[in-house]
Amino acid sequence: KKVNVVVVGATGAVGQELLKILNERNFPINNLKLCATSRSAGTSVEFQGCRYVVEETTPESFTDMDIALFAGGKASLEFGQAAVERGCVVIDNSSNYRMDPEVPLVVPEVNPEDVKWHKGIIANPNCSTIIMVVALKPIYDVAGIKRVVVSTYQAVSGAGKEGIEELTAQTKAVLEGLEHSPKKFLHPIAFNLIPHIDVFQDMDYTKEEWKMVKETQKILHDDKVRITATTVRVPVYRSHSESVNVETERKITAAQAKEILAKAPGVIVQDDIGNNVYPMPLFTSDKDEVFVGRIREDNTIDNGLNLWVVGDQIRKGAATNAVQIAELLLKYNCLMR
Ligand code: 2RA
Repeated sequence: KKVNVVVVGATGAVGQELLKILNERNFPINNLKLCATSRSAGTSVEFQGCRYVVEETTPESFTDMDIALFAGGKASLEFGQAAVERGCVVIDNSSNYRMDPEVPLVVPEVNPEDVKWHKGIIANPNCSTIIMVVALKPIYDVAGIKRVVVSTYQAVSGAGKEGIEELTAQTKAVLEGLEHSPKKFLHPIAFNLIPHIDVFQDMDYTKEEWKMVKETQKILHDDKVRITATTVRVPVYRSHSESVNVETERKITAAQAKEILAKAPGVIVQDDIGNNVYPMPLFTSDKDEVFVGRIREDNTIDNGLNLWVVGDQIRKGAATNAVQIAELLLKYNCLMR
C-alpha cells in the first residue's frame, strides 16, 4: 500500500533528515507534500529526482493526506487537530503532546504496540530520551530498573541549523582572536560546556532534564523507575552522548549486560577497551543505531551498572524514529482513512 505523506517543517534540520530517511528506507509514498512557515514557502526541495515547491502550511494542507510528519516547533499546536479532523495521522516531533495521556509516545524498539491506541496524534520522544531508552529497555526487561542517574553531552545540532552555524563561527572567531557574541546559545559554546538546555522548571531542573524523567517513565509504562538527569550542551556538531548509571532490581553482571545489549534491536555494542574501542559522537553520526560501550559494574551499590550511550539525535533521536513510527502505522494497519 502506498500512502500520501505531508512533511511539515520540511526545510529545517529535522525536516531535511525526514526526507533523507523516507528515501533511504524506501517508504511507500504515493503523493508527497512539503510544508513550512510562510518564511520558507516557495523554496524548492528535491526528493527522489523530483523538485517539490514548499507550501505554506494551512488546514487544507492535510486534505487527502494519510500521514503528517511534523518536524517540531509550534506547528503541531496550530495544525495538528486540523490534520486529525481530515483523517491524517500526525507523527509529531515536538514536545507539544508528549505527556498528553491520550497520545502515545513511541520508540519502536521499546513500545511499538502503543501505536495501536492512537487517536490521531502520536508523539516522537525527545532525542536524549530516545537514545537512553533504547539502551535501557533490554536491561529493564531482564533485570528491572530501580533508578537511573544520567548526564548528557548534547551536540549543537540539537538546537537546529543555527546551533551548528554558531559553533563554527565562534570557533573560527576564537582562533582568530575575534569577538563573537552568542546568539543561539546563552553563553559561548566554542571551547565551553553549557549545563543548561531548554528552560528552568521545577526544583531547578531544566525542561530537557524533566523530559528525560517523565518521557522515559511513560515509554516504559513504569512511574516507579526513578530517574535524575543533568543535561549539558557540548561543542560537538552531531550525536548526543550520555553517561548512564543504572541501579537494577536484580543483579546483572557487566558480561550479561553486554550480551543482552548485543542482541537488542537498534543497539550496537562497541566495547573493546583492550583496543580503545567505545562509542564516540564523531563516528556515530549519520547512523540509525544507538551505540553502547564502557559497560561496567558500579560496585558502590548492590546492583549497579555504568553505560556510555551515544546516538545520532537527528536520525534515531528524531527523524528515523518518526519514520519507524510511520512504518508501524502501515504494519498494524492503523491509519485513519
Ligand atoms: C536539544 N533535545 O538537543 C533538544 C532537541 N530536541 O536541544
